[in-house]
Amino acid sequence: NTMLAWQRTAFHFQPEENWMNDPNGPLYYKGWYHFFYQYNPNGAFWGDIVWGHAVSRDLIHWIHLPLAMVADEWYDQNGVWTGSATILPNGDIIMLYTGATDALVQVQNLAYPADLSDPLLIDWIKYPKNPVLVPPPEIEVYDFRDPTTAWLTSQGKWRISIGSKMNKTGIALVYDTKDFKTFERIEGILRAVPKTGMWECVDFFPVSTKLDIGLDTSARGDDVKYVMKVSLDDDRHDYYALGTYDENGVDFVPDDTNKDVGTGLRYDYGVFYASKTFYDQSKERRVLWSWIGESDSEDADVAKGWASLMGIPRTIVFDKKTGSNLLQWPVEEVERLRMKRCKFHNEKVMPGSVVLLNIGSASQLDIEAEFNIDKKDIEKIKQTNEEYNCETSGGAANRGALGPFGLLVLADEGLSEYTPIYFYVVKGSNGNLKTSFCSDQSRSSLATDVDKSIFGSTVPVLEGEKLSLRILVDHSIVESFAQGGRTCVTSRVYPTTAIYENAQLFLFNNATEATVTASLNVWHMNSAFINDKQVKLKS
Ligand code: DQQ
Repeated sequence: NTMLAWQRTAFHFQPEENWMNDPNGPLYYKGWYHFFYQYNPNGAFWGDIVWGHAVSRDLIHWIHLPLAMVADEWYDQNGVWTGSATILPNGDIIMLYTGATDALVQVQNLAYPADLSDPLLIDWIKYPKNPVLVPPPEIEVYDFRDPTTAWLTSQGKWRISIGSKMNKTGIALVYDTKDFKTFERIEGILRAVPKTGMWECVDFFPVSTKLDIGLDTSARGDDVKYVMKVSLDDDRHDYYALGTYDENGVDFVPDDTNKDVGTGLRYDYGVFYASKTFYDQSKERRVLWSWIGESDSEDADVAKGWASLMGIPRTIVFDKKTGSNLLQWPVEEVERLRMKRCKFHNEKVMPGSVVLLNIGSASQLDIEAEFNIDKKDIEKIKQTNEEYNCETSGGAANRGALGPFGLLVLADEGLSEYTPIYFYVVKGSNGNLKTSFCSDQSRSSLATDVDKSIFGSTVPVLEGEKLSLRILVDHSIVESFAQGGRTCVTSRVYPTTAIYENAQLFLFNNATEATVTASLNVWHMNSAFINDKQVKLKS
């Protein structure tokens, strides 16, 4: 459908057509990044799930390969579902995935590359004695899925976790294995949190508290914290907690029990689900992949012939400055797509004003911006409202003393469509400032069949720091990062007129009392090579 063709992205990973969801088994092997994903070959809706496969040298340009695994066995007849890769010290590659059996029971299966000398890992073999794990008796047979990457225990065994639930309590089961063929159920549970429901796509990995590098999933040591992430089936968001992990007690203990697994921090406060990290041994970094769904109607998806895409992979490190959150940042390779840069220095944005940034077409951008509120403006205000909540705020049109201000992306000249990405500062009775970072979809499209909610969250801003943001704009996706990636918000937007050359970029300031100064670098972004039509690797 050419009418909707503009919604295709230029540098985000997508299959040529049809439906995709979760990232699966990402890994780096012999110079290639491998990316597998949940894929429906038969339509732009969820169903008939198999594993798509693509490879890249740099996580940005992709070559689509033949399907890695299809639903051809009784133990995955109803779907080759989500799984994770483990690279063993001897170079073997282990893929564990969930199969929905002919009877819709969720079981775990083992697969491995047919030929390790093929850097593209085109052919996969399913272990003949699959399944290797069936649901234990105390859970429902359809609540047992998404095995993690394995990590080494001090006894030299491999340990994995699998998400489940008991009544309304989300749980992560734990198994040990030596060969990935036979598994031993470990008593105890990695974590259990009441009222969080089914835990999908558990991810569990260490982060360094000293160095800005990523760690192998099996790394240990004094300067290490653990991250546990779950995808909550009930509310469709990815939550993480930072904490400690006791191998003998098996359990993960969050640093702050008020921010437990599934109740505290989110990777992203917008559209973002079923994410998964992997350790990139070539660059010593941990990289996060996530499924970014659509927020238009299913009819629109079917009309355009595709649904969903992947967020730009993000490096993940522990935030040493706050000590209480992760930092997520687009992988550095995306900067290779930057073309012409437009620079704006100390632009004054008066209360109640909108300023066009004359950069030409603004449908493919990488934006870095810093905002400063005049000190005197903050001082002259005794106190604003104590609380601000992006979701219930009424959005960028609602004016407060010290916010909102920020950028209007994917806006048309007459401002009939625009998506504000903004900060909102409140000053408490104690004089302390609290900052929120939000994305407002309410005026993003003249179409009526799209989600127009407002999302975001608070973002820690430390003494002496300027407010800073980064935004990647790519036709129908906007990925926004505040304060170096402490708080992230991804949105899908569907303008009807603010497209291609008609898309523009504006600064805005809807605060009533604050004059804001903004400095920006804005790059036009090239398109990435993500195409299977031109490269034929296998008939
Ligand atoms: N998607 C897969 C499941 C997983 C869910 C099925 C999360 O394995 O739990 O497509 O989006």
